[in-house]
Amino acid sequence: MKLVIAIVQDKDANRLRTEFVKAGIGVTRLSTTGGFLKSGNTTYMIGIEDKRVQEVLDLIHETSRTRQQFMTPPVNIDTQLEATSGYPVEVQVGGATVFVLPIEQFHKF
Ligand code: 2BA
Repeated sequence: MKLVIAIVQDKDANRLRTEFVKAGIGVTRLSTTGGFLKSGNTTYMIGIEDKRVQEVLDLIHETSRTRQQFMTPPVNIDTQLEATSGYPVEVQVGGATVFVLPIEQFHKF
């Protein structure tokens, strides 16, 4: 058994949830925040039998889009105490960031 942790963009999260429900795959959905953009994203935790891991990865891959997003770098204050605000820079986000971990034990009490 494996634990799949998938960080997806909020815009893709509902469609992905629908696909998991249709496939009968149990998931836990967490509201999370990206450390870089500091904007909301969604993390799914999916406990799944080894033979269905590829199916889960395919659903995530088919549902998650790559998007361009702008972020403004933090304001710099130099030695003359003059503040300079950075120009917005464009970053590419997603489709999805996925980790697959082994599960040592799985219990439902
Ligand atoms: P954020 O940390 O908000 O990052 C959003 C996007 O900003 C990233 O997209 C990446 O394109 C860019 N980015 C992140 N850190 C950067 C840096 N130090 N310099 C320049 N650009 C940077 P993704 O790579 O698709 O990541 C989307 C979200 O997935 C991330 O949101 C974060 O919540 C999560 N994530 C990505 N890599 C991770 C990792 N190694 N461990 C845990 N979470 C991760």
